[in-house]
Amino acid sequence: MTLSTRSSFGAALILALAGSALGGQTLTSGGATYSTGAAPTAPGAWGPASDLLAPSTGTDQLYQDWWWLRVGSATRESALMGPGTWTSSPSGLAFDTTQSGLDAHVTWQLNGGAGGLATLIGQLRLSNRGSSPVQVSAFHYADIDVNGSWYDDLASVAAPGALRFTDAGGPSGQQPYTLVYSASPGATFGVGEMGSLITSLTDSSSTNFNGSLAGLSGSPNDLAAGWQWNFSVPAGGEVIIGYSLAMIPSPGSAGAVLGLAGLLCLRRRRW
Ligand SMILES: [Ca+2]
Ligand SMILES: [Ca+2]
Repeated sequence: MTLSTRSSFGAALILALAGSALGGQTLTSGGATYSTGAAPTAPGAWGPASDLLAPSTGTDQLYQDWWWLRVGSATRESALMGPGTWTSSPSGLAFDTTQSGLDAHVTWQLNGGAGGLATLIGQLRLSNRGSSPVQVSAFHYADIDVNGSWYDDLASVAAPGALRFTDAGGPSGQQPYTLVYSASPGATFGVGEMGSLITSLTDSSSTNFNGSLAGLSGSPNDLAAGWQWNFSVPAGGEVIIGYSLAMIPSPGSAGAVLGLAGLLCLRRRRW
């Protein structure tokens, strides 16, 4: 990502990053790279800048991605905040923090495969150590920039729980990658011009994604997307949700990736 390419929102982003510029974390697998900065430290902050580099081209497919929560009777979403604790291991990255009385455990895994395919899998586990259930709306947001160009992307529904992002020229044109952004069961998507969508999560009002592409003109644009899950975390229990961001080097391999959503689960249990 390049800050200077986002003139209209660059100032806001620089301010948002000022509190989270330290502590970059990087994953590599099969020639692909994912990196993210430190967690934001204010409810209305943007998430950290993040990058997702494709294996065969090295192009950056992602401008930022992060988690937001609306817990209990809150009337706005809050970024999942740090500083928290970061852990890096051969299996991936983990970030732990506590927010609104819930323990949050965030993980990232990157799986680079043959033929230039690579998939980032992210999960959020929320644990409730209190004595009453807690109602949560959780949001994962991703500002996808297909093939490193932010101005020319198109979105479509690939399958239930899966959004497809292509360049305006199409995946068989000069820009090779298609991205598929999938969610674990029960999620509703939001897609919009990136400035509008990030504002909906960082402003002081409550947002619910509508699961519709109707607001898009169909014209290439700088798009972002997100998934929203609404659930209750039982007292003494936990819920796990997740997403995947698959970089697909050719349209023909998209089918293999759509099944990844099935690996992600919504889980409730008591310990
Ligand atoms: Ca693009
Ligand atoms: Ca974008």
